[in-house]
Order: sequence, then structure tokens, then C-alpha cells
Amino acid sequence: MRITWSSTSPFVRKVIVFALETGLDARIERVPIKTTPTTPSPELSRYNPLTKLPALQTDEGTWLFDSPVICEYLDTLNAAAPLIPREGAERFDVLRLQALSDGLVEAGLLCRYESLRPSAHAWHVWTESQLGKVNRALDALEIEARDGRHFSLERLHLGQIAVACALGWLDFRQVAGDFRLARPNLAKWYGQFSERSSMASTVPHEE
Ligand SMILES: N[C@@H](CCC(=O)N[C@@H](CS)C(=O)NCC(=O)O)C(=O)O
Repeated sequence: MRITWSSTSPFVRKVIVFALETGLDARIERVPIKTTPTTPSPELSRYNPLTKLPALQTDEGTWLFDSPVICEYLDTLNAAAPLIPREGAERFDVLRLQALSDGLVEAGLLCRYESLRPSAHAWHVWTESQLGKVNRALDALEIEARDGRHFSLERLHLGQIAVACALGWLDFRQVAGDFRLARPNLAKWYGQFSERSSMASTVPHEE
């Protein structure tokens, strides 16, 4: 398998952490790609018409995207306990946590792209609105972390991986200040989760 890769993408990181945790990483070649909304990679557009990272090529040659679909695919190859429960309420709790975390990053990315605009074209109302989404998602995650049911360090699942990669990206890009302020349960859980070798070996850095 091959994956389009960038060390700074939280969606790529989610897939790589998933692959490391399921022992599939050794079967996935990383193809470095640089792309932004204003300078789309021509190579990436051949694999994913949306020109977004990540895309994963299966051993049969099919290109899959986006990151939730890739994780679902990898779980079908996973010989150990599934990281995405196959059915029932548990499955939808995990998928909901992933959607919340991915949505948080998507809103954060829109803030970041907005900050790269020439200042004469900056649209502060837009940024404030996206930041509202980020902060409400963080508050919802703090409630989840305090509740603890889906945050057990003994029962790993995709939802936790998605949350941790989203928080790692916020730390890296600093689009919304320090998420830990007034979110002690989330901060504690993230500190512990970050010690996993899959997380420690995938910390984002500028290329
Ligand atoms: N829903 C997609 C989001 C992917 C995404 O937004 N990737 C960013 C990198 S973090 C990207 O490639 N952005 C380039 C663009 O928007 O043109 C997924 O989960 O894979």
C-alpha cells in the first residue's frame, strides 16, 4: 500500500497512528506530498480529485480517500481487535468522536487559511465563527473526557486516535490558544495518550 504523506497533516497522522496501532504501518509506503488550497499538488490530484491529503492506494491499485474511509479499510485488514466497533451503539460513539475531532480540525484549518490571506482581504467575522466551532468542539470533548466512558486508555479505538491527532494539530498550529486552559480532564487524558509510541513517533513538524 502507499499513502500520500505530510508530517503536518492531522488527517494523515490519524491514519498513520491507526496503522501503527494495528501493525499495518510496515505495509504502507509513505509518498511525501506538499499541497495547499492555493497551490494544489498535480500529483495528488491524480489520486484524489479533491486534492486533499491523505489518499491511500491499496495493493490492488485502488486509491481510497478520505481519512475515515481509509481507517475503515485498514480495520478490515487488521488481524487484532477492531479499532472501529463493527456494530451497535459503540460503533456510533466512535464514529461520532471522529466526526467531532475531524470537524474541529476542519474549522481550525479554515481559520489557518484565513490567517494566510493578504491582510486587506482578511474576514474577521469568518475567523471568529470558525473559532467558535473549534472551542465548542473542545468543550464537548472536555465533557466526554470527564465522563470517561469513551476515553479509557485500556480500550483504544479510532475515536481516541482522532481526538488526540486533532489536539496535537492545535498544539502545533496554535490557531485557538492553549486548549488545556479550563479543560483539565481533556488535558490530562491527552498528556497520557500522547505517551503511546504511535503518537510520540508522529509529532507534527515543519518539513
Ligand atoms: N475530510 C478529509 C480532510 C482532508 C484535508 O482537509 N486535508 C488537508 C491537509 S490537513 C488538505 O489536504 N488540504 C488541502 C486543500 O484543502 O486543498 C479527510 O479526513 O481526509
